Amino acid sequence: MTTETQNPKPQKPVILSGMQPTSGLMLGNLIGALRNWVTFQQNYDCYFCVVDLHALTVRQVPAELRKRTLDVAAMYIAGGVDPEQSAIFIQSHVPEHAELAWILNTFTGMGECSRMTQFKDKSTQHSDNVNVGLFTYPVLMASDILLYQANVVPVGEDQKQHLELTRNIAERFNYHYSPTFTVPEPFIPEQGGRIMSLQEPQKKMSKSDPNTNATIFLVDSDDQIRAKIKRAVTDSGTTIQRSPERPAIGNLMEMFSIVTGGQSFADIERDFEGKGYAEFKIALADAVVDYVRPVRERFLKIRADVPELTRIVQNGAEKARRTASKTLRKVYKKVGLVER
Ligand code: ATP
Ligand code: LTN
Repeated sequence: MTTETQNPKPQKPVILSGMQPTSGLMLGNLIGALRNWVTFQQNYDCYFCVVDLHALTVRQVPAELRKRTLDVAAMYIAGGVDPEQSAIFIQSHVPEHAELAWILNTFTGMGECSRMTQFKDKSTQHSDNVNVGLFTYPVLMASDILLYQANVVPVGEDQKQHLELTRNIAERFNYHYSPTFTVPEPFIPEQGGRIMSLQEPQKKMSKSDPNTNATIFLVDSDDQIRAKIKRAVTDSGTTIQRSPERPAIGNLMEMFSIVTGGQSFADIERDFEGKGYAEFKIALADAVVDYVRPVRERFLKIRADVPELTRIVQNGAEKARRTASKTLRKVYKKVGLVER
């Protein structure tokens, strides 16, 4: 007996998450998701995927999509994901995602998909192109997650509903056949799970907001960040205090708390007592600049080395396929497809 079989490595629980290359990543993506991915790396078997197939549900310029897909992979690394530890890969490089999605489509109700708020929002935003892919988008997401038997999926709050649907699909399949999929739990941070737009604080910050003043991109220069924060809308009133009737200042204070490493709201209110929006915005801009600058600088370096980045995503896809193909084979067998 070899040492390996005597002492099999204990299996780590699995994490999977992804982001769409619909545009460059922004502060909400870093705060709501990416920074949490990094904290899981040590103790989980992690898969981080750039979901290019999802991005196709909205019309893309092909050359830009190709470029942005690598941008997002580079940003994962710049944000702290270690490619030696975690698999970083491109969704379309692992064909099992699309294959499992087809099977899961047959386990998902029309009503379930039509209740998804992201579908409702996106079909209003893109009313000229409400395609079937947009409708079954959450089923492809369920496939991303279930292929890896993920235990935990770290995402922003807007994805909670999609995770609930994923759980329902997994449970339905497991019940109909026999236990096949791990039923995943979302991980949504207590703070920063929903960073709001700088221009419309009732809307979440989004990387594809047509108003670029609403979003802080991780490649924005220090000056661009300062200008956007200076122009951020504020509520009536002048004090730096949180209250439900003042969502704009509440959002800026939440950003401040996170980028300063967890300063409490009570401390912020005390520090800015008697001071106005202008002073607070300058302090916030300084703190955001310090938070984003190292990420941007690492990104520029990583993105410049395309051969290395390509090697990373190829290795990532190889590792991902080993896991994904096992799950898919099991599923095909259970549903009654003839083995290839
Ligand atoms: P799009 O505008 O193209 O729909 P997006 O900005 O919403 O994109 P996604 O790629 O859909 O970004 O999301 C990537 C991750 O970032 C997800 O986990 C999502 O929940 C999280 N996220 C997105 N927006 C925010 C936000 N404003 N605050 C916190 N987390 C967010
Ligand atoms: N639907 C997500 C992106 C996404 C995802 C995933 C997130 C696609 N597949 C798997 C976590 C796990 C979004 O729109 N933010």
